[in-house]
Amino acid sequence: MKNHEIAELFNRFGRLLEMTDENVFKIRAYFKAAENIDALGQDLQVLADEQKLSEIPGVGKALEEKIIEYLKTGKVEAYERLIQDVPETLIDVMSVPSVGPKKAKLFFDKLKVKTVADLAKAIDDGKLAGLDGIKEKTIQNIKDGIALIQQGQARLPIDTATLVAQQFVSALKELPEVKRVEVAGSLRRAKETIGDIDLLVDATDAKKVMDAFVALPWVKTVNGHGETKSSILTKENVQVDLRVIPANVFGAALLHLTGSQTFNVKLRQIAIKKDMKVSEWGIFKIKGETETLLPSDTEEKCFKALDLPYIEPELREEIGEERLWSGGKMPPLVTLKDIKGDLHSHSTYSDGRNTIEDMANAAKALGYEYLGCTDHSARLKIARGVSQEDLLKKIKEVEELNKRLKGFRVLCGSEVEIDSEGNLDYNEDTLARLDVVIASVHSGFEQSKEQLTRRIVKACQNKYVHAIGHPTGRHIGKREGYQIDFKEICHAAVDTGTFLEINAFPNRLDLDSANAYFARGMGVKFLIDTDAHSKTHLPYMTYGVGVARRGWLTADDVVNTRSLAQLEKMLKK
Ligand code: DGT
Ligand code: CA
Ligand code: CA
Ligand code: ZN
Repeated sequence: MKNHEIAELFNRFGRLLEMTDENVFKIRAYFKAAENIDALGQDLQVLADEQKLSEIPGVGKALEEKIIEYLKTGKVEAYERLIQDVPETLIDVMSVPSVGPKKAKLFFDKLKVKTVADLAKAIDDGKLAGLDGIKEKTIQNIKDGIALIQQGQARLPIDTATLVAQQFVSALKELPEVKRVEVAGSLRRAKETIGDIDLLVDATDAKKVMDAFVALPWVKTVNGHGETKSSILTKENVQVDLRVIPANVFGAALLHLTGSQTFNVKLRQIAIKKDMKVSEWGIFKIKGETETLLPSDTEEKCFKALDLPYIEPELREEIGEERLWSGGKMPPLVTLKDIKGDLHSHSTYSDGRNTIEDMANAAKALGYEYLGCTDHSARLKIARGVSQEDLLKKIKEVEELNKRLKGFRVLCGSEVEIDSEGNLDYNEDTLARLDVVIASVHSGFEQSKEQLTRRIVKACQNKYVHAIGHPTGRHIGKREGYQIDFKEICHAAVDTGTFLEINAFPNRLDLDSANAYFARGMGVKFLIDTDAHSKTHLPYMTYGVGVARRGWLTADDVVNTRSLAQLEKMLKK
């Protein structure tokens, strides 16, 4: 299907025409047509064959010809001619914050600036100074804008994004005009990394909210400031988009802006089959020429109108969703409230920042029934692994502590090194004395897939090992996981009753949601653990739960949703 290609082409066409003297209505027609083509849900080729292209809203004679030309030849002659005069790379130049079409044209005409690199050089060579309407301050802004782009639109770790979003949500909630604030986009879907933050508000006075938003103290650059739509960058270069939405279509807008984009496309296709239309402006019933707005104030009503079950935001991706469209039931996904404890944490015995007692009290304050204190084993010297001798001391200390703690239990454990042969760091007598044993790989990443798989399988077969910690070893943004045959590991986990961990530490999130989904299908049971090295890390549980939900896990799949009594039974391997 060439729809998206053509929509993109029209978008580029429109952007480049902005640098010419073209009539604004004609330019807008390109953007409008692009939007409608993306929302179409029907193959343009099919419409072309049936001579129905002109039925697409916003597609007149001229654009219809261009679509047909592209479908036939993969090109549009008029566009090819345009980019002879106005190079495509100028779109990037226009996209630099503080530049825009007018200045991009000025720099191109006067200085032959075609690319962002050209622009950077022109600034360095002092060539912008003295151009019509270019002040010292403008040059500085453009310079900052380029630096921003060059830093790369690196995706944000989920914890950073969550904190920034919370900051803005609380500030917006304080405005008297604001009735409701919601986080949408990838953050609401609990994606592991976040491009930008999308916020929606329902407000009595949109303009006032927008003015207040762009004036918040953490705002560094304002990239857009409209009546209902604004976009800013924080001092840490995090982009936050804000939309003000009327209450009667708030649900439809939330649905749209939560995405994912692929999910939205599917929803639209479903709607079309039912003579309906889904857009950010509402759910509509279509009868001939007339569109009737159906109740769209909540997402629940939107799904209901489409005769679909409510689909949790974390499932609005591609993974496994086919079942949804056939009217299937939604699984009751695990929630943070289901979690009764955390089984992977570190204390001052190894590389943690807090004592066991402090960690226990913090976990208790979260409403947990238990905390597994799993310091590193002796071999992991860089993380001050615990010697067999110190481990005996730790066991005693935990016994004493448990006498004092009421309605809570510390499980004395270890995160034991799996050595390069798949053997464990402590002998069996020692392992037998621990309440919980998590076996992890922290070395020998360069081994072959067979070797690494064999090591982990062997660890599963050890009767004292309860779980495999961060099974793939990835560090988001830093290194890929080591090579393993994940299917074989799942088999071993199921056969031996070993749990696989979903490590909730924001730069790990390991297993990820796709692996969790796959493992669940194989019958694996999971631990969701934070790997907390400080009591401030214990709340990371929510990110692990997000991954689990994205992987379709229910409370039953997750072992640490069990009460202490049930858990202790399950830990007897
Ligand atoms: P991100 O920010 O890259 O982590 O990912 P998202 O999903 O938050 O994407 P974003 O911020 O560009 O847009 C938010 C949602 O808005 C997205 O999930 C779906 C919807 N959306 C944005 N652009 C389009 C589009 O061109 N077509 C459709 N169908 N939906 C869109
Ligand atoms: Ca986003
Ligand atoms: Ca966005
Ligand atoms: Zn570890």
